[in-house]
Amino acid sequence: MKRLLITGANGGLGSVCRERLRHMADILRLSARRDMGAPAANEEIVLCDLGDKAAVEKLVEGCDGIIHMGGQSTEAPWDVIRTANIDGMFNLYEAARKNGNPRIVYASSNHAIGFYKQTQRLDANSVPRPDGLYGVSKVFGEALASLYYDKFGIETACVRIGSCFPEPRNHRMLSTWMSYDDFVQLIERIFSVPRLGCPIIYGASANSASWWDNREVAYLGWNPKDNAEMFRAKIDGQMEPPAGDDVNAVYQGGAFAGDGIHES
Ligand code: 15L
Repeated sequence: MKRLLITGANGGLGSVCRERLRHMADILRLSARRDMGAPAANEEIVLCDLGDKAAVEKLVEGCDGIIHMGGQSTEAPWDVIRTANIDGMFNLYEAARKNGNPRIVYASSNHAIGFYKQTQRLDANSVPRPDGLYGVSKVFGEALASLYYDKFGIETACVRIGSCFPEPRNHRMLSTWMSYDDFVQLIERIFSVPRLGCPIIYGASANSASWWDNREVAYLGWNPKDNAEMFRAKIDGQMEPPAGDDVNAVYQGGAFAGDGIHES
């Protein structure tokens, strides 16, 4: 690729992309709302609010791939979610349509399906069961990606990211964890396959305790290598496992399922 855009480039996963995906393009265009430090040799920095349609159009111009990590990444009042994740997604896809249909990685989330119980097993055909307004916005994003694929041919990998951190932080994450190495390999595969389409992908490592089945996207050739199980003893030593009707023991989305609606 000549120019790869990373939105939300100052966030947790955006920073991982910035550090570890520079081999994928001649130029990384990095965007966020706030300062990201000085650009390195092959970087362009563009400060941009995703809610600003004209600014997003300029941002996407000249990019032949997009990793969309930007937006609101946890539960929040509706105003915040609407601007960042609803208007922001629409602005991004409109800009992509007017700028040569770049391939897109969309950071969806496990909170699009967080109200499924931990006893249930899901695949790409499982209908959404969001666990909050944030989850609803992620379902909207998946629907928008699907629309722009069917109408305009824009290919998007909708990645329902589990918990992508250096290590799992609690018992639930023994099922939802995705290592940075597996995440990086996933992005590489998404941009390598000749035909992507608009698949739903569960963003998790090869966890023994997984609830998710990625059989439908075997064609990506993504083979996650890590397994959260290696952290079980450490987590057992740090905390009691959740039990009974604790949302962390019942629902795939954990605490998000127990949250109320945040007043604007
Ligand atoms: C998410 O969608 C969040 O962005 C992240 O901060 C974690 O909370 C993650 O889900 C998770 O469910 O662990």
